[in-house]
Amino acid sequence: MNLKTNRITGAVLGLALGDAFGAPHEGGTLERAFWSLIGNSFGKHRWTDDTQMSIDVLESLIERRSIDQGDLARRFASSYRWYRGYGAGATKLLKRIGAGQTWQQANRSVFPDGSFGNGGAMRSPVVGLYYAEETHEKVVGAARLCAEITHAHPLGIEGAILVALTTALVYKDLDTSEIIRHLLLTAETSPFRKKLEKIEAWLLHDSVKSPETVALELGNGVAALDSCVSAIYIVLTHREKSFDELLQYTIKVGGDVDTIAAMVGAIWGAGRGVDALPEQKLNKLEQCDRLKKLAISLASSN
Ligand code: 8NA
Ligand code: MG
Ligand code: MG
Ligand code: MG
Repeated sequence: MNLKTNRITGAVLGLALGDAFGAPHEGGTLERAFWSLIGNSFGKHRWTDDTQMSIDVLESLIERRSIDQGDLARRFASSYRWYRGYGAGATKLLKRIGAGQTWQQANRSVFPDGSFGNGGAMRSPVVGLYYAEETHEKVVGAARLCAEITHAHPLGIEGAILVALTTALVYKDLDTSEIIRHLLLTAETSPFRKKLEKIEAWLLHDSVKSPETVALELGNGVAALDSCVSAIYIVLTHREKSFDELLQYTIKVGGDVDTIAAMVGAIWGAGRGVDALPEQKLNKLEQCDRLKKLAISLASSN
């Protein structure tokens, strides 16, 4: 496996592992009890909406070779299954597209300004990987197109852009200080800029902030603004650590664990490659072979 395929496969499997191994730690007692009932797929760890939407993006890019919004909207809607745990707004929107509304009508009919959830960001590592060897403008433009189908709110789009760009920059092995510099140049709104400035200041110090501080000051919620910069900080402070240490820290940050761990796992995997992922967890991952094949196809399709 060449370096490119290794890293793309590392990112795709890292995303699914973060999602599937983060999901059981999400929510309160009731949500965990529910997931313990449905979170098993023939003895493997089931992944959620995060991985399903990433598969939709992978399959669309492999077939269309660019972001085709109509094709993506159709795939997102037809892949919807209740047991993957989609957000409440996303559920309504995807059902409306499935019933024949255009994605432009559907995404404004749920929230007039569009969704600011992290559902655009959780699938955007795939976009970052596909365009990693092109300009930043290309990564940003493609991430925007991919996100706005379901997440038309400026904050939903911005989270997706920053996560896609971080994935591309980690894939290319840029230094952490360079990555932050590029993210600050790309940030479009002041709430995101403020959080990026905070992690820039934190990263100047050797010590890593506690997971509790990350949750409190950067956020751990389902909004893009409350989870994307947290995910970026987690990866940038754990680039040389093991996947298991990365996941343990993310679980301690808490909140929307599957999605934060999906973004974290994808970005980390883009830098470390598939060989750094834990074999025992891969053996317990639902549809691991299918995900691996999709990653290999993506790597040879651009
Ligand atoms: P989404 O688009 O439904 O957004 C998530 C939620 O954010 C919505 O249900 C709303 O409550 C709120 N929201 C978003 N935009 C607006 C707005 N403009 N005005 C008011 N409220 C708004 O879902 P998504 O595709 O962004 O996915 C987000 C998360 O939901 C992901 O973590 C995904 O895994 C899923 N999910 C989360 C949990 C959890 O954290 N407990 C559980 C199951 C599923
Ligand atoms: Mg999920
Ligand atoms: Mg989630
Ligand atoms: Mg390696």
